Amino acid sequence: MGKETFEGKKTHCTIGIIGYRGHGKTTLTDAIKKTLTTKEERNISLTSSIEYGAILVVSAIDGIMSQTAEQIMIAHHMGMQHIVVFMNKCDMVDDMEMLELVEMGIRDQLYQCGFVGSDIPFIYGSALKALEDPDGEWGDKIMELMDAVDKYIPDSQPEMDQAPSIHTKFTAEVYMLDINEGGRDTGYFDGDRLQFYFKTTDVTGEIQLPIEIDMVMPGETLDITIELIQPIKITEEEPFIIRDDECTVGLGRVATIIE
Ligand SMILES: Nc1nc2c(ncn2[C@@H]2O[C@H](COP(=O)(O)OP(=O)(O)O)[C@@H](O)[C@H]2O)c(=O)[nH]1
Ligand SMILES: [Mg+2]
Repeated sequence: MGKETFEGKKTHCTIGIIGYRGHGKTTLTDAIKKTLTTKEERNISLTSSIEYGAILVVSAIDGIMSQTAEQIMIAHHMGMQHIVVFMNKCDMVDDMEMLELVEMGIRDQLYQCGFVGSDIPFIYGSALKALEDPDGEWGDKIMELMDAVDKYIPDSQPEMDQAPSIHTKFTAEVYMLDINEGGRDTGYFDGDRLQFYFKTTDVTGEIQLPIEIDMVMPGETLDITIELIQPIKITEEEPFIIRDDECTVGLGRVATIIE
């Protein structure tokens, strides 16, 4: 991604579009592409990477879902710092007060998940209507969204100042999500195999608990040792998420690389 040379307009946008199923991610992706090519003759590539920032899509008729809250928490844990909110399906809602209530609910959730800025941009729009008529007023909302992305999401983040090591064994601080956060309702034992997702890759590994601990329960934080089944690039302090059976069950941060 190059530096900005077009009056702050990004040509390549390494942002993700996140949000609950059915809230309009696919429609919004299409609407952004169509509106930008129609109005500005600018091509844009959107990725699913959430390293730099994301557009959070929330349907204004449904509001925030528990899975949305989990996605926000995970994105924040993985180091994402900037989020712009697109309240979608506003063509279905006439009541401005209701929209403001939905916005308050989302702001509250973002705050709880660690996005503490009060300046997080909110755009009230309709991806579907913008896709139907990019030159109309809903198309203008897409332009507003992209202006907010240009202004609010920086082009790149500082480089990691550490060289990655190639290893299979490390210690880490982990927090196992409780059931309300989407975690398991059962404990974890020494020797359990789980999936470890780093920014660039995922790999299976085995957890080793401290000798005096029999079991870790959901909702607990603990220092453990993890042995991966194959070597990957990793740096100390790198965040990762732990998955089991397609569900995110824990958040971790690398402490010391052992091997
Ligand atoms: N009324 C209305 N419907 C929308 C809007 N955006 C998306 N939809 C509809 O919502 C449904 C889910 O949209 P989709 O983009 O597939 O959601 P995704 O699962 O988040 O990718 C589809 O039927 C869309 O046509 C909108 O702005 N207004
Ligand atoms: Mg989709």
